[in-house]
Amino acid sequence: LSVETVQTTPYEGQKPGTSGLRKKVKVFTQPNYTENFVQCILDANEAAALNGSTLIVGGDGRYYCKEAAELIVRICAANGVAKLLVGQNGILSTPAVSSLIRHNKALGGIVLTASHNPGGPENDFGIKFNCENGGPAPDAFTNKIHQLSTIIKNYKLVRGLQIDISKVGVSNYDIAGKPFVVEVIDSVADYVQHMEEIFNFAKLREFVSGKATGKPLKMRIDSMNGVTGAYVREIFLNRLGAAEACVVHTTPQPDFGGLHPDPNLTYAKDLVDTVAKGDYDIGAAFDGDGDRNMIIGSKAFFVTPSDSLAVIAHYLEAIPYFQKNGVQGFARSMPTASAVDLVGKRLGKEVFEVPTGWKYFGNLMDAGRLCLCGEESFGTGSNHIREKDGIWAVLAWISVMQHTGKSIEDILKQHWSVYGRNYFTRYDYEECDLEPCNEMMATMEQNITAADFAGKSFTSGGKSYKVKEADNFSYTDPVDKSVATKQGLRIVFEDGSRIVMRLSGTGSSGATVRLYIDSYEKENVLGQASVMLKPLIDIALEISQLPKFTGRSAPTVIT
Ligand code: VG1
Ligand code: CO
Repeated sequence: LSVETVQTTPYEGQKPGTSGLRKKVKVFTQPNYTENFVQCILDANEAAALNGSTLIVGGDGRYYCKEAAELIVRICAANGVAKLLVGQNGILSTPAVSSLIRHNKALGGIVLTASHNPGGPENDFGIKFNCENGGPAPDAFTNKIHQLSTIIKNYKLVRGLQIDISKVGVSNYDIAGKPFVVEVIDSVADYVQHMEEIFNFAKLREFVSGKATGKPLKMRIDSMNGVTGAYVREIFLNRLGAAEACVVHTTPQPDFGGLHPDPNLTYAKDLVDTVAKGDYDIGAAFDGDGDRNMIIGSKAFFVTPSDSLAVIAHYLEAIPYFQKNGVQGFARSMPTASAVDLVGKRLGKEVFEVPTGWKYFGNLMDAGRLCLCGEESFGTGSNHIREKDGIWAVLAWISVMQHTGKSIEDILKQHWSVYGRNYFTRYDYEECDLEPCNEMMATMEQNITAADFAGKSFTSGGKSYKVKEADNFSYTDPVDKSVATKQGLRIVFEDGSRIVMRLSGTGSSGATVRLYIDSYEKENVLGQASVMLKPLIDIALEISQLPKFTGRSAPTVIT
């Protein structure tokens, strides 16, 4: 087979956001659009490293995944890559890709997903590159991809290469005299084995199946028609002996069956309603690509992701992996409530605060300083891979339940009684007009960074908050000293309460405003978050003038 060089011209806007490039399917399927971007991903690697390399390819099964995977095979073949491991039918969860990169010492992986964004011909597609540590490419790398995309003149392709990714097996090719191998792999095998090494499956099986006690764990695990279906069936049904009725929406669908595959209280409403009405010990849901998780307890008792992280940190002894590998530091993204900081302090561990996005955790893990981290956006994970990991989080929670013998609600209440409680809420205003949002952020930044802002007091609902400091968050990576600026506006009050506001970097059109509110109470831990945080929310809306700029009187999603 021979290599063809195809002339092309640059597309504007091929700039990866918080987690890869996400656009409407219609944008990706324009002539040469996907080809350009994939070529730039490959060119952003050192030529010497790319030559003879192994790459992993797979995605969440959304519309256009299969076509994109086949296209990537043809482009990789033309660019000196020696071997591709491709998930069967193009299916691999994001955590599974991360695991495969590490286990196969691959140069990286191309992940086909727009994560929690809806799928289907009218919705979103996405492409993300993960580097050899298994983590999302850092800013310097994605900037290079973008820069290359603005000057690209041609891409390389082996047009005649025939590939059937629906069957597991190895295909060997001769590309202009050089060998090229495509191995279509079982989508779940490597990941399932990895989980078996991390958790005590024998113990969990007794607990989940109820073999010993005669009382099976009452679970409802909702894959939301995303990629986790196959993984969930193998792990929870086959390995842990749960009953078929414990898992739902486990067939990955190109449009996620019309669901918005985002595990939060709004989009996973079916799970929340079912668990609220029924008799369950635990409910869980994942996003399209399987890196997010939502955990709820009996009667839909909601565990905020910030608390989830703190509880797992407190009970690391329940997970064999940490006993074996030791416990290093913890970390969270800046908007995430600081519950885990308190656990870190108590255990004498380093705690890091990084910008939004999993790519910022990787260096700390590689340097051996970080073993557990999370984000308020339903992301939890450890240094077993370099992505957040939804199924891992559920297995962690079940391990904690087994270890303590307590319900989720009791675990949380006990945690708060020891550490106090970080009340947290996030308001999302989705698909606003971009221009007024940019203006709002600029105006707010100007206001809160003015010399006289610190020291000001704001009062609402009978509560007063005095500003301690305010800034646009910037972060210097402790390992490679790289700097990320403008990561979100934050106002910190004297009592530690915070207002954070930033624009999303994962949308495919318009702007999504995220407003995060966080307030700590030492004693008063059993209140309702929406009530406790109302005064601060009002103050945030007043300072930002959000209703005026966006024309919105209410958020689209409340977490
Ligand atoms: C959002 C979340 C962020 C997360 C990112 C990717 O980013 O806030 O915490 O890391 O999505 O998650 P943004 O820029 O829209 O706020 V995933 O599961 O969509 O890859
Ligand atoms: Co995701």
